[in-house]
Amino acid sequence: MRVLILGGDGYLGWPTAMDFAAAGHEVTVADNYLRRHMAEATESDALLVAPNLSERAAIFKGTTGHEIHVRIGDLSDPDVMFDIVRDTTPDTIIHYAEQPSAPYSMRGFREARETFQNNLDVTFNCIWAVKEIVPEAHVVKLGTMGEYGTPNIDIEEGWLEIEHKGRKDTFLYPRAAGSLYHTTKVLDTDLLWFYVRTYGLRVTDLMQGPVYGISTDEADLDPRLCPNFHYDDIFGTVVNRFLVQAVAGVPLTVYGGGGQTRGYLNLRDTLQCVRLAAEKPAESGELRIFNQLTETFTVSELAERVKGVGDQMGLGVEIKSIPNPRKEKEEHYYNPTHSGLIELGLEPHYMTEGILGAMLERIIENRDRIVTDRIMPRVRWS
Ligand code: USQ
Repeated sequence: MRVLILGGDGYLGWPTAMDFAAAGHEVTVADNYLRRHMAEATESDALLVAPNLSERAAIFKGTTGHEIHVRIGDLSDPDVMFDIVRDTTPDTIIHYAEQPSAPYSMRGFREARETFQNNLDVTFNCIWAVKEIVPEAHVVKLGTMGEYGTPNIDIEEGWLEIEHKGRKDTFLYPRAAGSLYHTTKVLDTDLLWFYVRTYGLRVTDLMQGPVYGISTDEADLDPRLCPNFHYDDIFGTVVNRFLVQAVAGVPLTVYGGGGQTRGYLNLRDTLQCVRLAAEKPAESGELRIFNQLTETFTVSELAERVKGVGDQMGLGVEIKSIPNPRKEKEEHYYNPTHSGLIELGLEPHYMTEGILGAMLERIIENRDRIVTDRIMPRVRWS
């Protein structure tokens, strides 16, 4: 397949690019380093040094012989998007090119607007480039489990059959996002659904939970091929943050009551899910939605797990609840269906002590780079 990865410099984009290239697909990555600039502007630099895309592609080629083509450009500009799609004529477009941080989107008007414009414009341009240039291409779009919020009923995979006054129909599952970032993903799904049902595009929307991990088959070949591993309050996801806090001797920052439940997955499983979706595409005129997670935990359970492994390694980990900077339920029902990707062939890597221990070892090797000022939350929802 010819695969175009939008947002190929990101935490997920770069490992995905290497995974597809290693599997023999022809890969182009496109990015404008937006997240790097935002991280720099908010003093949220990643723990591990990740060279720029051209350098990473050269290192990857030198190590494996596989080529990854690089295009640097702002995909929220329609001319850039159209040129790249025209030049690469992809069979599959993997769309990660969004500002991914909920706290960043809640920082103020400028950041909210930037998130809104970038995320919606890139999705819109992607849809139009496909419709005009490669209408048979399959779009694999990264959504988020946060689109659904935390409803008091089971969460289905994207769709819900509703019976009302004796009649039935199927609708997009109701959504109630908890940040402006998550809301842009809701709007993306609506846009995609409009263009799928009107123009017969083929789209898979992956509702993914928070990801953790550093290791993938290709990233492990050379330390310079590592993903951008953030532990700050803005770009770091909770498991990665807790592991760095454990190494830094900072009590694990459980926000509020700690009963917030989410569906987590290992970075390796993101790669599996995206490749499974790409290699078994949606039909023309289908918006296929999968819930992309492998197991659910409360924040307190995660903290206990990290403490358990950290203590075995002599780190003496403490846990401390701090006032919740977000507006979210701290005790709630949470039961998402997630069988679709398993049926496609996903073999999960669960959050074992071994996996957490290996991550802690890698972080310990880089402990001198931890800046503890980046750990406590700096953005409040209200
Ligand atoms: N949390 C803590 N302490 C921390 C950090 C987070 O208790 O130090 C809590 C949060 O309040 C939340 C949960 O942990 O209840 C998850 O937070 P997170 O920062 O790991 O995840 P979130 O902000 O929701 O966003 C991340 C990614 C985003 C993705 C989303 C999937 O940054 O791109 O879409 O996970 S989901 O959460 O399912 O919407």
